[in-house]
Formats: sequence, structure tokens, C-alpha cells
Amino acid sequence: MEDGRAVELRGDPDHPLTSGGLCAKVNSYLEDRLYSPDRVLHPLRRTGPKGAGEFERVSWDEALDAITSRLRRVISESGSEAVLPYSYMGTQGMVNGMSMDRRFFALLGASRLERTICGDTGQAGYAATMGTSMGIDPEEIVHSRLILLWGTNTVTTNLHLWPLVLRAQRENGAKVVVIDPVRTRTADRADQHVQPMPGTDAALALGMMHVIVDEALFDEEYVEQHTLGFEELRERLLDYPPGRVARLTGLGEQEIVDLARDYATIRPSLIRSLVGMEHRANGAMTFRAIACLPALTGAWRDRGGGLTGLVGGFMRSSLRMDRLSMPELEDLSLREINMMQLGRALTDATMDPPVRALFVYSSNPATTAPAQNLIREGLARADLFTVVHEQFLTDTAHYADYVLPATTQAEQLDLMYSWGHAYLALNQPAVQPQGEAVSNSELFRRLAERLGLDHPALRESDEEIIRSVLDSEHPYLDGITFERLASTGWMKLRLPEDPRPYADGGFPTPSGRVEFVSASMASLGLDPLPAYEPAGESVASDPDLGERFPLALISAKHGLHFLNSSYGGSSRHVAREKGPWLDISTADAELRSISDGDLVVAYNDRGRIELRARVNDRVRRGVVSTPSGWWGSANATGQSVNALTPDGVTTLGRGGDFHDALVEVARVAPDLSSGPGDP
Ligand SMILES: Nc1nc2c(c(=O)[nH]1)N[C@H]1C(S)=C(S)[C@@H](COP(=O)(O)OP(=O)(O)OC[C@H]3O[C@@H](n4cnc5c(=O)[nH]c(N)nc54)[C@H](O)[C@@H]3O)O[C@H]1N2
Ligand SMILES: Nc1nc2c(c(=O)[nH]1)N[C@H]1C(S)=C(S)[C@@H](COP(=O)(O)OP(=O)(O)OC[C@H]3O[C@@H](n4cnc5c(=O)[nH]c(N)nc54)[C@H](O)[C@@H]3O)O[C@H]1N2
Ligand SMILES: [Mo]
Repeated sequence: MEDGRAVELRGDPDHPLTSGGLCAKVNSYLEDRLYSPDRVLHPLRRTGPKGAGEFERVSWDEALDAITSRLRRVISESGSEAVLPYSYMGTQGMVNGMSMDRRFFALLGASRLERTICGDTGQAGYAATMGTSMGIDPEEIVHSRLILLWGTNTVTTNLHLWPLVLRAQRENGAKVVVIDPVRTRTADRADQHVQPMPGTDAALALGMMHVIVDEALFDEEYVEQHTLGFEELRERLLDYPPGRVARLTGLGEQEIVDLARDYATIRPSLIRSLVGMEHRANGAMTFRAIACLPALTGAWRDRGGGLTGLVGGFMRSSLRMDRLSMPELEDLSLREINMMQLGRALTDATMDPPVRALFVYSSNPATTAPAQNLIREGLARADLFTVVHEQFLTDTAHYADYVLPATTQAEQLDLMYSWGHAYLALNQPAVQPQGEAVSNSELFRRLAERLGLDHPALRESDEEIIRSVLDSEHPYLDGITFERLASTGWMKLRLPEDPRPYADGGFPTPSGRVEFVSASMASLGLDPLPAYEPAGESVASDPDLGERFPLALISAKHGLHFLNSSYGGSSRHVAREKGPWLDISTADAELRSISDGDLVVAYNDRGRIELRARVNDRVRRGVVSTPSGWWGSANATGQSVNALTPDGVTTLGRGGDFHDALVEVARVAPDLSSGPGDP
């Protein structure tokens, strides 16, 4: 800081996980975010048509009066469920992400939002097998000798784990295998890249188990003592010989056999996943099948062996999470709307009551949620009142009746949660809020007061909330206090001495064992055994659709400079990403007379976007890949990739299926203003 102005941002060199390293996204946070000339610094009122992004500055008083009187009217005419909050984790903090806002909408009696866009499906799949999604501490990866980065792009999305992977390679000679339909930056750096067709990983896992059982490479004692249903599993595995799995996954038969042998014999072996495979109709079953592997081989016995995925459970199980949202305030009889289906909720004429007021904060659904064109249609409704609390004029904000300015991390107090590691951090404000920006928690305190909502839960300060969240007897929090966090910035949870949580079994399933056979799956009407089902929207499951749209589209987080859609509107980050591109195989490009660098359109019945083709073999024939995060306003079509994605919700985990998207791709002839896929 110099004279009240932040002049430099750096990581803490003593932090064991980051060693002070910052990622490409936040390296220039001060210029690109805190002091960005594009920031929203004052309340704005819409002056042009919805979507045009034309606004005028108004005072906070004026904005709050207009918002509260509109909310009152909507509630008195249509009931409180006509109000819908929409948020995700744009502010990665606990106070601003899930406390005052949740209390406010609960006390208002608004429709409840199912916030399941990230992690829920995969975690539900793991839990169906092992009772939890929590594996080992990711830092234990340094002890592994075989690392399967399964559907996760570590170098891009989880940069701080990568040095530990390299350390395992250097110190233990670890072999690093990436399993991903796309040859990612991570795959480029791995010892081996296994490239299955999208959505076929459950078949791969079952095929590996087939080989492991067939060649008696499994851990008989571990299976006997700590698993349930081995005989039924063995029978199921007969359906997955390597020959059939090779056909299902597009992999070589020998490749599958070798991977299985490596997995069973190179120890410790660790499977690392995050969310890449979950955004599919069969996503939960994929994670369930994968979670069977370490139980079969007894990988959990070894230090650095087993599974490690999202580890938010470390914090969820030890912090007083109930002191954040205060679930007791919520009326569970009020309707729930899934965040994947915002478009449907805003356009479905049978909704009773219809959504008449939408309050968006910490999220940019017009870019990040599937079925984008349906969302836009909903947001454009003249009778919908939309408020967006934001730092920038996102594609969602363009539709707002009122945009309210939000603070950034540098201006607000928060307790930082993590699902990637076990360090808690206290984020202390460095600078005064810029302009008239307010934090999320402050916004909802102000709104509550204006609306005359008089509940003590709506008056707590940020610091009071943090202190009560930390006020836990859980052993992980032993010695972790507000004061100590304030002086050190971060502290690691006190995880148990033995870093092998399931070395001696003790899984939190109904049976206490890893459930190859699951009665809870059966009771949901689902297959009690792990199985492969073709992806939801795929050539295999819908040949007619596959005829028209033969390419499986993956739109994952391949942009190094975007955090979901954050920074997608920043000219500097956009320039660094070198334009929205589409990776297409040489074979598919030839078939469509597409050359490297050509402008192409990717389209289906839901939408169309323009991209620059990169003809290469980063994807296989039948697959195309483009980074998510780009804003539609930056595309010639006004749409971005989620215009092409479906908005289904998975049975288990209630997550999205937006990676199950079929498209066709065509070259855009330079002399045509319109082309294939035009609505
Ligand atoms: N740079 C950057 N970092 C980020 C983010 C970002 O937007 N940008 N977002 C953050 C967030 S919110 C999250 S949740 C994490 C997610 O972290 P990851 O899970 O690592 O990220 P994703 O890009 O969603 O998916 C990882 C990989 O899954 C692959 N994949 C897709 N379908 C399949 C499949 O069927 N099988 C297999 N085996 N692989 C498949 C994709 O090609 C992709 O390379 O990243 C975080 N980090
Ligand atoms: N096609 C496709 N779609 C995806 C994914 C994918 O891989 N492919 N990934 C999915 C995943 S894993 C996730 S997590 C979601 C994420 O989707 P979103 O939650 O919508 O994530 P962001 O795009 O980063 O939007 C967060 C917004 O919050 C704003 N913000 C940041 N801090 C604050 C704050 O303190 N207060 C307020 N009010 N606003 C703030 C930012 O400016 C930003 O516009 O996207 C999902 N969508
Ligand atoms: Mo996410």
C-alpha cells in the first residue's frame, strides 16, 4: 500500500501450497479488477432496451427505494416465491458467498435456488460408492508413484498442485497419466495421455476392473474386509472385457490392459479428479465406478494412495457452516428451482407463480449457465424485474433494471473456504471500497433494513459471522482462531496424524464398507452396481440427432486467463487468450473443407457461435473442444458456448449435463453474412 492505494499484489512465499505463486488470472488483479476502468462503481438504472447495456447513474437511495417497492409489489400480488435469487461463488468467500444473502432470501420467503452447477454430481457419485467424496489431502500426492489425473486439467485449473505432481515425479519417479478426451496443457506434460471418447470413463473404469480381477491383481484381504458385493461386481465385470471397452471408449485393447496393470501394481497409486467428467447425464455413475478402483486394489492402504477430488468436506465438516446461511430460517416447503434451468424458470408459462423478480449476484448466468438463448429470452421479458449486483457489466448485467456496484476481494472482509486444499484464509480488506461499491453482506443488510425485515440474523457484522463459524470444537480447528488468522493470513486445518483415512476401512456408507453393490442406489431406482450408460446427448444414445449433429462438444475451462466467465470481458485477458477457438481433428476438418485458422460456425438446434478453427490432433475424430468463459457479447453471433449446451439435471447430485452437447461445424464463407445454423 502507498498512500491508501494498493500498488502491488503478491502471494505469500511462506504458504506451503502456493509458495507465493499467483495464477495467470490474478497476476494483475489490481489493474484488471480493483482499479479497472471498466468497474461498476455506482448504482445504475437501465435506460435502453433489455440486453443493450444502456444505463444511467442513480443514487443508492433511489436504487434501494425502487428495488424495495418493486419487491413489495411482486410479493403482495404474486407471493414471495415470485422472487428468485440466483448466485454462485463469484466471491469465493463464505461471508459474502453464503451468509447474509441466504438469510435475507429465506426470511423473505423467496423461491429456493438449487446451487448444483459445480461438484455436486461428482461428489454424489463418489458418495454412492464410499459414503463420502472426501479422499486424501491433495498434498499427499507427493508420496504417489502412479498419478491418474482423471478428467482434470491441473496445469490450467489447479496450477498450485502441479509443483507437487512434479515433485512426485522427481523424488519417487512417479508416472503421471492424464485421462481426458482433449490433449490439454496437462496432457502435454504428462508421461502418458489416455484419450477416451467423451462420457465413456465408466466403461474404462469397469474395463480396468475386469482386467484387475481377471489377472488376480486385486487386494483380496482389503476386498474381503472393507467392501460389499464383490461377487456381484465380478459378475458385472464380465460385461466389460477389454475388447468391448475398447469399442465403447475408442481406446486400444492393449492400452486398457496396460493401464489396469499399471494401476494395480505401481504403488502408491492415486486418482486425482475435480469436476471435468461430471457435467454429463452419466456423470455420477462415472464417479461411482471410478471410486470402486482404489478399494479393489487396496490403494487406500498406502500413504499417497487412494483418491483425491474436491475436499471442501474438510471445511464443511469442521467449521460451523450452519452459522453462515442459518438453515433454520429456511422454509423447506417453498419451491426449489435448479440453477441449470434458469431459462426454463423464466420462460415456462406454467410456473405458478411466475418468476417476476430476479436477483443475481456473484454469478453471470447469461454466460455460464446452459441453454443460454432460453435464459436470454427470459431475461428479456418486459415484465421481469432484474437486479444484478456486480463488479462489471457482464452479459447478465446488460439485462438488469438495476445494477448495483460490488466490492472486490481487496475491499472486503471474508473467511476463505477451499475445496482444493485444507488451508483456511482470512481475507482482510486492504483498501476502502471504490466508488460506492458495497459487499454482498452489506447489500443484504441494507436491503433488509429498507424492507423492514427485523430479525437479529440480518444485523450480524462480517466479523461476528466469521467468529461464530470458527467457534467449533472440531479437532481440525484446534488452535485456529480469528486472531491467529488475522496475524498469519492462513492456517492449515489440523487433519488427523495418519494421512491414510481408509487404510483400515471405516467408510461412512450404510454398511461401513465400500459399496460395489448399493442398496441406496437401488432405492432410487438406479442400477445398484456400477455400469456404463452412454452419455445423455450422444451419437450412441440418439443416432438421429447424431446424424444432424455428429460432433461431441466439450466446453471446459481451457482458458488460462479466465475464471469461469470472470475476466471474459477484460480486454487484456481476452487478448492473452487469442480469441475463441475450436479444436477440431484433421479428419473432421478435411471432411468439412476446414483449414487451420478458418472462421467456423458451431451450431445445433439451440444456438450458434463463431470460432477460429485450430486443426490439430488435440481431439479425436467426432469430438470438438472450445474454452468456456467467453462472453456472447464478444461473439459475432451475440452468443457464447453455453448457447449450444443442454440444460438437463442429473438424477444423482442434481448437477448439469452441459458437456453432453452435439453440434455440427461448418466453415463460414467470407462472402456470406449468414450461414448454416441460422435460426
Ligand atoms: N484457469 C481456470 N482455472 C479454473 C477455472 C477456470 O475457469 N479457469 N475454474 C475453477 C472451477 S469453478 C473449477 S470447478 C475447477 C475445475 O477444474 P477441472 O475439473 O480440472 O476443470 P474442467 O475444465 O471443468 O474439466 C477438466 C477436464 O475434463 C475434461 N473432460 C470433459 N469431459 C470429460 C469426460 O467425459 N471424460 C474425461 N476423462 N474428461 C473429460 C475436459 O476436457 C477438461 O480438460 O477449475 C477451477 N480453476
Ligand atoms: N460450458 C460450460 N459452462 C460452465 C462450466 C464449464 O466448464 N463449461 N463450468 C461451470 C462451473 S464448474 C462453475 S463453478 C460455474 C461458474 O459460474 P459463475 O458462478 O457464473 O462464475 P463466473 O463466471 O466467474 O461469475 C461470477 C461473477 O461474480 C462476480 N463477482 C465476483 N466477486 C463478487 C462479489 O464479491 N460480489 C458480487 N456481487 N459479484 C462478484 C464476477 O464479476 C463474475 O461476473 O460455471 C459453470 N458453467
Ligand atoms: Mo466450478
